[in-house]
Amino acid sequence: MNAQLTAAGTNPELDAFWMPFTANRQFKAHPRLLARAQGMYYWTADGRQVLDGVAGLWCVNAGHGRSEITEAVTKQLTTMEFAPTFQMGHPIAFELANRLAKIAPPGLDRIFFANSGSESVDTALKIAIAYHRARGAAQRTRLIGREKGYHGVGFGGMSVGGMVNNRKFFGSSMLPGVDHLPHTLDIERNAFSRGLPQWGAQFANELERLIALHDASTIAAVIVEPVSGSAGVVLPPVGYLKRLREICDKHDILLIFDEVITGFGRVGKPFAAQAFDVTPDLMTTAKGLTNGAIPMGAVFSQRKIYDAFMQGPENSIELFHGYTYSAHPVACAAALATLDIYVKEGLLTRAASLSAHWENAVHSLRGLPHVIDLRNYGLIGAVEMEPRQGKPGARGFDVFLKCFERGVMVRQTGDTIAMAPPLIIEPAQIEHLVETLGQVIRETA
Ligand code: PXG
Repeated sequence: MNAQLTAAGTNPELDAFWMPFTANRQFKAHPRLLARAQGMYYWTADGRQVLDGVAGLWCVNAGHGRSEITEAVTKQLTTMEFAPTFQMGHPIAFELANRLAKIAPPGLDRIFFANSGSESVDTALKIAIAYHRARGAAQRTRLIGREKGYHGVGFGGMSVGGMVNNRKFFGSSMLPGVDHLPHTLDIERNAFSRGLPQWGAQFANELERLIALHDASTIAAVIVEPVSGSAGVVLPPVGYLKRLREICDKHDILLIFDEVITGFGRVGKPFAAQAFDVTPDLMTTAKGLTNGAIPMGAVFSQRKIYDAFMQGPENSIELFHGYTYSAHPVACAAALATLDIYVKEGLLTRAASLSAHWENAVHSLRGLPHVIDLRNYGLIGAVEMEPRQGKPGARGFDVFLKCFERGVMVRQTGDTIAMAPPLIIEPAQIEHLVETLGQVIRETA
């Protein structure tokens, strides 16, 4: 790739790719091209080494360049590159579902495959609505999301999501019958909490208010991220998720955990449901499922939900939903090899043993200029900075760019910097990541 700029400051070679969630003009004027990756590092097209502080995009949990995954994918491509899963099957799809069921939270042992987090979310929302219908409660179609929530970019995920920019450009093209819980970020009371904030379990009681408003008989499901990532790392206050679970149980409403970023070891257990000891009815995953190597998503369902569909004539389709690439053989092969690595290297729980070190490192940034909050849980960290007057997000973007120049890749959302490194990170690399970020914050006005 010739990243030369023309005199006009543009590069025609970069024009055709309309980049997702990207400031296209800024990027194309100042490209940041990654060319190679191994272990904890990327290398840029011009040969600079960059520490990966965000596991690609919260997905490369076992680190880059895992030859076991490459081999499994290559073998599958040469054996059978594709097989349909509509009225047909192939063995490793079943093997993968069984393997996933074994590490799942209690009872979540029926698995539906998709190709991304967004597809997993839309699948889970559709299953929730169809489940109630299958039980004779067809009026339960309402979905409850949460402010600041991110559930991908499908129409379902967008509608239950609560990040304003992801919604406002798309007018009224949202699902009808959606409401939102308040988010749980309360910097005034909880700033600089180590781990989960103590204050705020009562935010869950707002669900009772929404139920009183809409009536439980109209509500199919509540969907939340146990820990929100995209919104800049918002943590559940102690007791909050348990309270949501109790209220959902009381009113026969399904609880969906979107574990697209928290799944596969990010919070020190295979899934956040286990870390918080709260079991949802449906759980959406993607990202870490294949270590980011091949797109794949998986929805974990309680057996009772699956069983509710298994009625009617035996040769009739029970759920009119699926993707051509559901349980794609190459993705299944990548996922199986990934699970092998996770188990062999203890990566599904490694974040728990590193989290005290991680917490201290993240909180060492306390007192730096403009830092108004620090948040951490498992191997997730966030630094929230005060916005510049009238220029929200500008400081965050500058810090992100400077970190990258200094050889550290982090994620920026507004004026929050998020970190979620591969779970293979070593303590010295944690130091390097956080110290570099600290230096950059000090130097950024
Ligand atoms: N749910 C959650 C909780 C997510 O974090 C999705 C669904 C959608 O997944 P797909 O595979 O359709 O992108 C996500 C994705 C960030 C960032 O801001 C986070 C995501 C994607 C891109 C950037 O760091 N999460």
